[in-house]
Amino acid sequence: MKMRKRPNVLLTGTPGVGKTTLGKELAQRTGLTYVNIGDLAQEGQLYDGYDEEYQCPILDEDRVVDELDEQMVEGGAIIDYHGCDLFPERWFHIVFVLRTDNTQLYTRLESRGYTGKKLQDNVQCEIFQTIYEEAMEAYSDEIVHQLTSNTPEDLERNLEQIVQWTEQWMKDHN
Ligand code: DAT
Repeated sequence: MKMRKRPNVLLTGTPGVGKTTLGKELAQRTGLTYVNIGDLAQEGQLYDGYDEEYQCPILDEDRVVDELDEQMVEGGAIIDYHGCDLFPERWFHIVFVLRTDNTQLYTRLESRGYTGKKLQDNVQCEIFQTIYEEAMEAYSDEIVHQLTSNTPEDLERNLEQIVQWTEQWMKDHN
C-alpha cells in the first residue's frame, strides 16, 4: 500500500518565540508528527562535548541528522529547533522563522528562568535576526517565511495559515 505523501515543516527561531507552542498544536490539527530536536537529543544523548560558557551540552549534529533521516525521507514531520543550518536542505518543503518583539521575548525568557548573559545573548540573537539570516542562507528564498509571534491572535493566525498550506500541499502531491 502506498502512503499518502506528506510535507516536512521546519519551525525555527530564537528560543522563546513560540516554536513548541505552535508545533504541538499544528501536529494536533494536521496529524503530522511533532519532533523537538532538544528533546530528541536529550533522549538519545546525541551530544558531543559540553559548552562551559553556556553550561549546556553540545549537539552532535551528524547523529541528529542520522537519527531522523529515515523519518524525514518518509515525510510528515514538524521539526522544532532554534537553529536550521545543521539539517539537509532536501528535508524541508517549507521553513517558518518565528519572530517576536524583543521586549516580549525578554519577558518570556526571564519567566523561563534565563538570566545574565544567556538572557542577553538570546534577545540579541532576535534583534540581529540571526536565525532568519541562517535560514535564508541554508534554504531557497521561496520556502522561507517569517511569522510574527507576539500574541495569542498571532498564534491562531499562524496555525490557520500553516494548516491551510499543508492541506493544499497534500492535494497537490497526492
Ligand atoms: P520556543 O519553543 O520557541 O522556545 P515556546 O513555545 O516554549 O517557545 O513559547 C515560549 C513562551 O511564550 C511560552 O510561555 C508560551 C508563550 N507563547 C508562545 N507563542 C506565543 C504567542 N503567539 N503569543 C503569546 N505567547 C506566546
